[in-house]
Amino acid sequence: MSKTIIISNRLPVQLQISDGGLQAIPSVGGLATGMKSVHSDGESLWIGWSGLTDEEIPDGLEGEIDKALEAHGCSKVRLTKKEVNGFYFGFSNRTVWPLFHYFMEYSEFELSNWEIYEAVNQKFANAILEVAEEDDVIWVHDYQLMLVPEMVRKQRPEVSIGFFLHIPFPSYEIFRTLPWRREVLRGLLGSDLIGFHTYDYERHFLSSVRRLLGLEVSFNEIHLEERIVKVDSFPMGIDYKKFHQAALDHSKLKAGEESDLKRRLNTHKASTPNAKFFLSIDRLDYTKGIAKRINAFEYFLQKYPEYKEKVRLIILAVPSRSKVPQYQKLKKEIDELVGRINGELSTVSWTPIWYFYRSLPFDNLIDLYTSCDIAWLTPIRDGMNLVAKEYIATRTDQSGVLILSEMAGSANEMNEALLINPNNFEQIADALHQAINMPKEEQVARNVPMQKRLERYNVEKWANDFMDSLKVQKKQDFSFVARRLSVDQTNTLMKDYRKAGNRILFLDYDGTLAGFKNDPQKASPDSELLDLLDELHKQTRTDIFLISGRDKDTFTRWFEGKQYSMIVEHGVWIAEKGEPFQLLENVKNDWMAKIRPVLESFVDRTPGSFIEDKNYSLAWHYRSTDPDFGQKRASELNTVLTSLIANDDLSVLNGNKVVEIKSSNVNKGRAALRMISRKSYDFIFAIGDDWTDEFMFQDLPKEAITVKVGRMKTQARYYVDGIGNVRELLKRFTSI
Ligand code: GDG
Repeated sequence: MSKTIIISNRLPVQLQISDGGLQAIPSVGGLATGMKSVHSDGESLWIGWSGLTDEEIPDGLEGEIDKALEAHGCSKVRLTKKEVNGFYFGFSNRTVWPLFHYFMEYSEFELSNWEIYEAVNQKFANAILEVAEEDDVIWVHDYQLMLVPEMVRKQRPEVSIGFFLHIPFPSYEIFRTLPWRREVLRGLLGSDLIGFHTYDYERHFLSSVRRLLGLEVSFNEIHLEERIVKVDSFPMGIDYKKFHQAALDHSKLKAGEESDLKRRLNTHKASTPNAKFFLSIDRLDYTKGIAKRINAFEYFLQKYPEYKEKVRLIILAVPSRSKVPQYQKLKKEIDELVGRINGELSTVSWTPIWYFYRSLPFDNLIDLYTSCDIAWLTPIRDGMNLVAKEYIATRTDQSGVLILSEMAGSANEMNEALLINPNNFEQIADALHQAINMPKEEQVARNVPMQKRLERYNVEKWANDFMDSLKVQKKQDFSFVARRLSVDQTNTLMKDYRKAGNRILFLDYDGTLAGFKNDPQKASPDSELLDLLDELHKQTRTDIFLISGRDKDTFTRWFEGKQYSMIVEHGVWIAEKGEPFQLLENVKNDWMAKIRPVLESFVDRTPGSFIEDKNYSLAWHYRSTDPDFGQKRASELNTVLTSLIANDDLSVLNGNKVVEIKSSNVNKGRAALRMISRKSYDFIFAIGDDWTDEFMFQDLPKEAITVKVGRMKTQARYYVDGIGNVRELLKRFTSI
């Protein structure tokens, strides 16, 4: 039976060593609760760091730790103190975290930390590789493990891998500043499915992939040579029932059964019945904007002084990453701010800010959510922000107001909240004013639809959606439009090849026999390719035709002295068995004078593009342009050309990053048909990667073996992944 392997930096249980021995306490964060349904559902294993460094684990306790983790379906990755410092406190939290949250000035680029990050990611990947079996599904989590998908893929190409990023993915302009940006992208692209909280993060990621790796992206799919990677957004939900039910249970508690915290909150409420509680809950992190919120609170009291003694701000700041200097500085800043404001504004009966710097038990969290009239959550940048969702879930009488930052991922789904820009104090002060005075009916009207959505798209649904999408993606990968040329089919093909009397091979050049280069003139054949073609040519019963859109001068230069046949410019010219090129089709080129200036105007306005002048066609190349811009210009050019060539016998071909204009009666299909009509062939083979090859696939007789390079929609019968596989296949022909 296949299993699910979940992998994250931290495990869903925390280990603690105390006098009483070893204790495993369930973690409370969003990731841990979110994945619970996947983890407990059927067979699954969760791999992560236990939270204790090798140095912290006392001798002889190793076995006990493993046993304790095993009881929770977990298995640990061992990390030394040095590794935790470089990988977690270093690269993860001093480079990626600030950069991905747009705090560029906090981001440190330390080679040594990057090297430890790589090495630790390899450790996590190895831990997966040790246990992964063929049908297993692997789900990798978050920014600490971005290299793991590729590391696993390298060893286990067929395994199913999903990745989810819990933090924002920044815009290309930010991401490009990372010295190891390509390595990170390649690491992530080891996955079959990459998930983000919002569409914005998704499009930022796709933009970086196109710009930095030059990969083809169509809609939300990234085309690699051998696979397609799907990218999608899955806004993470919460365990709605758990929060809602806990709030209901709390509301039924009798006096005396309540927690100390709840009793204190009640006492204050009773003494000032009209006073409002504002609630702020976050990990103590600079991305959460806690200091800014406190300043905005002061501003609010200046703008609306009538609320002095009538409002109280309760801040719960949960200690986090206290070994990172920025966090230590922030802690100091907040301590001082709270001290100053309370010192300046407090009265005998009123302390404006109640500040807790600690983690509270779950029940206290519920007490805070249910006792506060207004949740004020205004991160400067936040991947999602689950606290906002939890607050709404606990409002069992649907009262309460949520003031939420536009910069939190959850703002996309919580439109009914009061959405504010965390940098706009004026707007914040007015939102607080509006919240204090919001009629109960309006509060209910805003909260009901949010509760419904949160209940429906809960965390279990989120996890299941991701897993389902991963499974579908994997299936599609294998049942592509054409069938992958399997080992068995290749063996049959070789038998047919051996048996055949006369054989003919049509081989496209760019993207099939040789890779693309930014400058097409640099894609000349390497010696391995030339040897391969020479070997094939030696077979007396085989006719090979290189069939390309290239111009004849380039091929004459590249294949000087070669004896195999070549058809160029899509079928205008032919050179047979070492003879010079001759016209195969009678075509005109007087139309070029009209079209060339149009293309030139596109070159002028599209940096990086250029015109290739062929004898009977003109091609506008845009491989080196900004990918989005180039694509936009290509569609524009198509529109312009359609009206311009309406009365000419011309057609426009949209190839791989090239728009080519040529005579309509010339194409590779027509040329290939002419070749096979001259002799009786009992083995016809055609292989190519782009649109122009589709003419061959379409026109050649049914029994022809047609093969597409790459996984795209095609008329070909089969596909192979990449140039390496094409050459391997041809090598097998030579051995017959
Ligand atoms: C990252 C992303 C994204 C908080 N204080 C206490 C406590 N919590 C629980 C909350 C909530 C979780 O911790 C915090 O989740 P957030 O989403 O608000 O924020 P991050 O920790 O920064 O999480 C974030 C998330 O990953 C999930 O993808 O939403 O954007 O930054 O569940 O309830 N729980 C207890 N005591 C506390 O004092 N028991």
